[in-house]
Amino acid sequence: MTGLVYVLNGPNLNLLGRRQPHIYGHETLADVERDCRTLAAELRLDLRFHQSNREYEIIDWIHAAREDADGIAINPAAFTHTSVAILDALHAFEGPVIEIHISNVHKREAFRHHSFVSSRADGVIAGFGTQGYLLALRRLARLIEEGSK
Ligand code: CA2
Repeated sequence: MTGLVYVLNGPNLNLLGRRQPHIYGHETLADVERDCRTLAAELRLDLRFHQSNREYEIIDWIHAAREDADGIAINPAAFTHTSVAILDALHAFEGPVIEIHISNVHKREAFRHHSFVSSRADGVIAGFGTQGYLLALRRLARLIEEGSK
């Protein structure tokens, strides 16, 4: 394997595919995890895939990532727009971070336009639907490979 990536998902993303398909599509989070695992095998990445509705759990996973992960892909969901604590945790992680949003947050309400996480992220993906997760993995694989040279 060429690296270990944590894919972290914030509040309400457990409802993906079950409500608001016009915004978030029809894929469930289990579908997203399956597709991520298929691509990760191709990219020779190991994955830890998590979702929580609790801010502290996401922070704890970022702390765990400090110990063994080479990169983080994170959709902080609503915590994107509120959480200095998640931003601070990400600052304590040394590897590459990609922020993902399924919807184009800039086309939506003004309160979704600001992200605390973006000031730490190495890249931001928004509006590509759940395909954004796969794009994030491809970018992380490249950044991890470049970082190891
Ligand atoms: O577009 C995204 O991925 C978001 O991170 C999703 C968050 C939202 O608060 C952000 O502004 C943008 C919401 C996730 C909630 O997901 C649901 C999925 C289906 C049904 C209800 C909520």
